[in-house]
Amino acid sequence: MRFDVLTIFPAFFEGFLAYGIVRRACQRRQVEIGIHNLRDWTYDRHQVVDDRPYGGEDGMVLKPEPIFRAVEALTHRQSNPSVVLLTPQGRRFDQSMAQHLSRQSQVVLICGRYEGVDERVAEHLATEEISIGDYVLSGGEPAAMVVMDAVIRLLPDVLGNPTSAQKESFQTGRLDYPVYTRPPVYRGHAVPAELLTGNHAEIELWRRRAALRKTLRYRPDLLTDQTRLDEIDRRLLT
Ligand code: 6GU
Repeated sequence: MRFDVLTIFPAFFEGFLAYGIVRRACQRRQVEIGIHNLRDWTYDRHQVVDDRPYGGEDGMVLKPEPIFRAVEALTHRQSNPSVVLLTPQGRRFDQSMAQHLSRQSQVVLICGRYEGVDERVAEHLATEEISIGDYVLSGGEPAAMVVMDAVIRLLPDVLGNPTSAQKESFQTGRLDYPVYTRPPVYRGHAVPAELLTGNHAEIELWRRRAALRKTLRYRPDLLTDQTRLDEIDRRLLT
C-alpha cells in the first residue's frame, strides 16, 4: 500500500521514517510513504498556505487551493484513494479504522494546522475526517504518524509473527496481560509465582485474570460489550 502525507512540516517525519518497523517495511517495499510539502502547490511568491477566517476570530485557516491541487496531483483515480483529513473534529481513530485503512491501496493524509482547515476540504475532497483522541494537538503531523504506524503493522508480513497482531488488545476486547522478565525478584518485588511454574494452563489463567483486572481498572468501557470476550473471560468476570 501507499501513503502520501501533505504537511507544511515535512521534516517532522524524518525520524518516523528512519527507525524500526516503519523503516524496515519501507525497505522491503511492503509500504511506500511519500512526504509532501503543501507549499509546493502554492503559486504565489511567498508560498502562502493560510489566510484569515471569514467572520473574524483569532488564528489562521489553511486555504483550500493548495490542498485540492496537491491531492489531485498525488492520487490516481483508478486506485480509489482514501483521502483522510486529520483534525480534532474527526471520527475517533480506533483499531477497526486501522484495519479498514490497511486494506486500501492508497491513503492520503492531510495534516491540519493552525486553527483549522477550510471546511470545503472536509466536505468536497476528503473521504473521511479522523481525530486520534479527545485532546488537541497543535497540528495533524503526530496524528499522521500514529495512523501510519497502526496501519503499517497490520500489513501482511510486516510483523515477525503473523498471529501477534491478532492477539493484541482491542482485537480481543480486553487489554493485553502484563509481562515480566528477569530478574525474578527486583528490589524486593517478585514476579508472580504462577508465571514461573512452567504450567501452561496455570500461566494462561493468570494472564487472563490479570488482563481483565487491568481492563476493569483503566478501561471498564471495553467490558460493557461482553460479546467480544470469549467464554472463559465471561466466566472469570462473573
Ligand atoms: Cl488529527 N489533529 C489535531 N490537531 N489535534 C488532534 C488530532 C488531530 N487528534 C486528536 N487531537
